[in-house]
Amino acid sequence: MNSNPTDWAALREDFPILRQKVHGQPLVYLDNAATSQKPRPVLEAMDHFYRNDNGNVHRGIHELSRRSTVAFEAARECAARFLNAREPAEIIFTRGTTEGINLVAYAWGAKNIQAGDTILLTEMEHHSNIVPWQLLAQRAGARLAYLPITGQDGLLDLGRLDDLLDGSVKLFAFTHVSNTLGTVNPVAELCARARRRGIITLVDAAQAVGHRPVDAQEIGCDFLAFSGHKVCGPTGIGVLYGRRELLEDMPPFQGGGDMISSVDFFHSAWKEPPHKFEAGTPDFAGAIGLGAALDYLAAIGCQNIARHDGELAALAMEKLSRLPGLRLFGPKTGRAGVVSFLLENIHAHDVVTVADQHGVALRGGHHCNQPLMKKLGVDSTARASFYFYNTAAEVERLAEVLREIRKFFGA
Ligand code: C6P
Repeated sequence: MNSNPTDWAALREDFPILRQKVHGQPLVYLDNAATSQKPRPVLEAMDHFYRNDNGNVHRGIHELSRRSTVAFEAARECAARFLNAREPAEIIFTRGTTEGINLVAYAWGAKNIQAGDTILLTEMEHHSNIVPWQLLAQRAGARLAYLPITGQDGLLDLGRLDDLLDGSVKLFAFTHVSNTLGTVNPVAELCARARRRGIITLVDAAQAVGHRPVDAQEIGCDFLAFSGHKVCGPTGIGVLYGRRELLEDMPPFQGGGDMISSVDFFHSAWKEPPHKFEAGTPDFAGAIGLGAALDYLAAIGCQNIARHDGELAALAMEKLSRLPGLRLFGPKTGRAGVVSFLLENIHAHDVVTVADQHGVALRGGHHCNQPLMKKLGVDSTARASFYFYNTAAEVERLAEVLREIRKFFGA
């Protein structure tokens, strides 16, 4: 890491993958909401681990197992610091946001959701924060309700919240940042309003962690989930934060090795959290890579990243709004580094396919937000999503390529 934590050009040099041409054009990677790229310190941490220290965790007495266990638990401490959890025991390693939410829906839901209860979501949720609750509602005979969004600005309709948080609601689960609209939700306020009524909260922080400061205690949530691969870490690893009292009270999610304190032929007893929720060999190499990623981001400062992402998003909004026939989605200001749009009479998939021919990586489709798409009256959008290694020049390039795409389709 260079000495100036926000020397963005120097930071970009940490990402070897960005120095390539795609279809003969310099790569402009604007699909960071789908997955982020990995800086050299993360690649090196994982390479070093596999070359020198790899042994299974919590099991062996030999030196490599000891080193792996120490590094794995240090990664947990690192994640706890990053989210300002009260203690590392509140950090459960998962495969990602999706598994974290499923864990809560299954384990917390099994004990706490009964027939007639309501699970409140919002209309801007990713499928990962809808489908697990649908499955739980089906198992338990509970119902789902949705906090609406306001018109085309894509903000939550907060005026409706108190009415919806009625006596039947047991859990309110919502995204911190929308992966389609770029909306940044007032998560601390949402948690406070739920908490006043004794309602448990879960924050889907997949698009927030590593992009803005996320302090679990300040937010006041009960659960919070994110994915390693979106925060410069490896794939296959993520974190579920849960308040210790809740984790202690929950049954296990999966059964197997490492999550038990004793097993006999007919009954078993569980370890304390977090190990109760980490059955089988965990992705310890992934966790170590994630720890390196979180250290890397902490050195830059998530407040600085939020400012940088926000500036690129504002520039993109300004440049794109000048293009005739281009429709932008989501809030006009104060948004995260996610910009969804449609070009009149050109399908999002066509926009993304032709952009790729120019070396610009976008995403097109429903972004796992089908109910939101329905609400917006479209079946898909094209989306540019930024991270701290993106530049203003890349935003200019995006606008230029979109102009060429309009010409190409004769729009
Ligand atoms: N959104 C996108 O391109 P996983 O797949 O478990 O790492 O993350 C799921 C997830 C949950 N919540 C939100 C708000 C998300 O944006 C995502 C992942 C990616 O928008 C892939 S669909």
